[in-house]
Amino acid sequence: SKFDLIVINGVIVTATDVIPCCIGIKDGKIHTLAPAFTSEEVGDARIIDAEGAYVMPGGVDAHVHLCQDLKTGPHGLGGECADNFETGSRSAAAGGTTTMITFATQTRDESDRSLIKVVEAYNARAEATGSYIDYGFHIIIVRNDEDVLKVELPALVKDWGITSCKLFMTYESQRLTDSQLLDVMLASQKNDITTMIHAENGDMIQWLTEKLEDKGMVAPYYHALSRPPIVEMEATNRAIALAGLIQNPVLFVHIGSAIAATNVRNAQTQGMPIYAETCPQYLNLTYDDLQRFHSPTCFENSKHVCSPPPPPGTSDQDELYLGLLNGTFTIFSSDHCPFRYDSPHGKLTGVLEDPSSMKDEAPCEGEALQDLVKRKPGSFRFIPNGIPGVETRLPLLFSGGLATGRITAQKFVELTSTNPAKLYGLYPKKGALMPGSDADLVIWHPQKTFKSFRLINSMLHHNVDYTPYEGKEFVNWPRYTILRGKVIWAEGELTGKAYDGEYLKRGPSYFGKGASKRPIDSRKTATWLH
Ligand code: DUC
Ligand code: ZN
Ligand code: ZN
Ligand code: ZN
Repeated sequence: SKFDLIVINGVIVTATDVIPCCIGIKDGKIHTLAPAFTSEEVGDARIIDAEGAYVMPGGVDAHVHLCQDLKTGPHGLGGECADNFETGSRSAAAGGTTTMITFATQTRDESDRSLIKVVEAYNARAEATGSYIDYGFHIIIVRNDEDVLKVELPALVKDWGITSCKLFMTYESQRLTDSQLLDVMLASQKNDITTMIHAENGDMIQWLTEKLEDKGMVAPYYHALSRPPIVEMEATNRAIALAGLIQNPVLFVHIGSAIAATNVRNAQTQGMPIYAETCPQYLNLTYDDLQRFHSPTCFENSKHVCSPPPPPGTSDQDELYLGLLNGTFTIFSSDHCPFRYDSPHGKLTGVLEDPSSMKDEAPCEGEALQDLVKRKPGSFRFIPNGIPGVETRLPLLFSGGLATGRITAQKFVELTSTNPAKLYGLYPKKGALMPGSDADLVIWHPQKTFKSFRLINSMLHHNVDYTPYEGKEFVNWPRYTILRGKVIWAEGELTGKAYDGEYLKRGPSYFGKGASKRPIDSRKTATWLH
């Protein structure tokens, strides 16, 4: 028959339109969009009745950590990802996401000099379990070896379709100095690779951490005080200047404060190619969540420790929502960083008996959990930074942003699907409902009939033993998730398989194409470099 699958009675939403429309899918691609199909066109195609609900391009989550072990981070803090490609992608599918870009992480070990080898190792991890959804990699670069960058960046682009890298301005084991940042930015730029930056001032954080520890202020809450918004303000400002010097486009990952968003916005107003991402934790958590469990010093508060930390209060959240609406933020990603709480290499590893015995090393292999829980609340600096959220990303933005009218439906799709696909070279295969695009869809419940509910962690499909959003009310949830024409999540059940997902070779960023040819102010830039 003409179609394999049709979706009827839906209101399709794209980055530009909201319109009642039927979708005909053939061979895994969007084939036809039409007000209605004739019975001849329907033939024996499978029919999904969307019953008036929103039908959107499948979520593209451009910031997901999977399979990072003690050595490879995230950020050498002794954390170990609880999700692999199977469990992480399964959770993503259940939350309406059909594409994820994960991190392949270089370390300072000599054995990790080769970026290609790093990517091969992560790819082997993905292939070992398979993925429910399509996936690609960003490469994290923690050294500026000229020879490696020269030879391997072109190979990463050509052979792997890896067209983005992440660089750190904090964490002793990952951070680059300003001149190293410039080295890697310039090398990336030559290869049309998008530079992602973790912008926090590492020296400020270290200095504040020592001061807090001197005063015995070591409970999880103080993690936030070791990273006040000015830490992010300084680093974004500096990175914008570095990027401006060589006219390099930059995407700031996980912006968590209004003051940093303002830096981004000012740069954009000047016509600079500066982009930014924010994440659910910055819209849904505040400092208060770091002292919400039991007593302010209870270690369970480590469940909400992430870097950058949640903002101080709800006024920052309002500013960040405004940034989503007014274009300051280009993408909305989960920063899914799946550490377990009750696990030797999870959040509890920060509990130390004697603060004076603190050492900058990961807990030893095989350290028994009982030994850890007996210890008293210890320094926040040993808590792995990051929280899970690949499954709750879209539903949280639906409940907090779309249903409340803080953002529009088109903006929702732009931020969660279309722009990440464009930014990372996947558009219009992903992020669009155009004929020829992959038939990746998320279909919501009809708003009228959906009964809102309070989330508990056992409803989720990740391999993490908690959710930072326990007890939170959700007013909708993905009813169907469709990957290249295959229904992988339907009515609360996973119907896909771990090997449904395919590796995505990506192209250059779509945002570079046809970028403005604004005359460059040579007083601010090193134009002679190019
Ligand atoms: N950076 C991330 O991207 N995720 C978790 C914490 C961090 O520092
Ligand atoms: Zn980061
Ligand atoms: Zn407690
Ligand atoms: Zn991250």
